[in-house]
Amino acid sequence: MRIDVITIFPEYLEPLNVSLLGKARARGLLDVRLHDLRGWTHDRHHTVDDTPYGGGPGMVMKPDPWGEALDALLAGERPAADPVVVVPTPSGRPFTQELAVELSRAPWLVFTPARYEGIDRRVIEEYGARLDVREVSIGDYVLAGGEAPVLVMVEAVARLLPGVLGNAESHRDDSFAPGAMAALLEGPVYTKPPEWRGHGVPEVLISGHHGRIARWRRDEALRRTTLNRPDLIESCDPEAFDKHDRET
Ligand code: 6GU
Repeated sequence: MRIDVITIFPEYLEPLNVSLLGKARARGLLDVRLHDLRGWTHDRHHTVDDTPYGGGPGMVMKPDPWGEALDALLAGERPAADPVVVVPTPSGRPFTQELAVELSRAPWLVFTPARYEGIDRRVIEEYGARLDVREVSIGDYVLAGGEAPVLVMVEAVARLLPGVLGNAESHRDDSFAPGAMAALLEGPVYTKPPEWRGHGVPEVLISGHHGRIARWRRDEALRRTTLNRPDLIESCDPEAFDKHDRET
């Protein structure tokens, strides 16, 4: 997968070079390219923002540098298919596991994290008419810019790419993974030693009884979801639990 990020803070995206993502890049599964938006300005001060029409606080990112940057990516060395353009904004649609799965199937993603009060609307109009442009929010709080959301979204997408996780099964039971356990949070996990500071491991996990273990995990997932995300219980299908039990 090819990922381009256009930002005034390329150094903010450096964490993409480490850990899981760094390895995926090193192995050629992920091709991440960072671009400094100021490279597409032409004035002495490399201006990327200006005051908002209609007045009000804050600054708005000028359309010109974004237009030149996007045009340069679209005209340069690139995948055959057009990109999905992801515009991080607190006013966007929620970023969900479902959207992460959808984005993980695209061969090319372009992220346009903004600072200040956001990007001049005409940029979204212009490229939205020709490309798949998604305005996306990572949650109900306001950050100073879209760079941290890009780190979040790229990590969520990249770990779904074939070969990125060590074990292809690793994300089958993810909290929010589509399927039988959809909309349930994952339950607790344990590893060696069998006793730590007087705390033991639930007996069932050592029993070797796969059916009982699956049922226990399901019950724990339900317990945790009820406690932390009662809203998710509303949207779950009771039939799915029995199906899950039969198949595990
Ligand atoms: Cl995508 N951007 C900003 N600035 N704040 C956010 C957000 C995005 N998602 C939640 N809060």
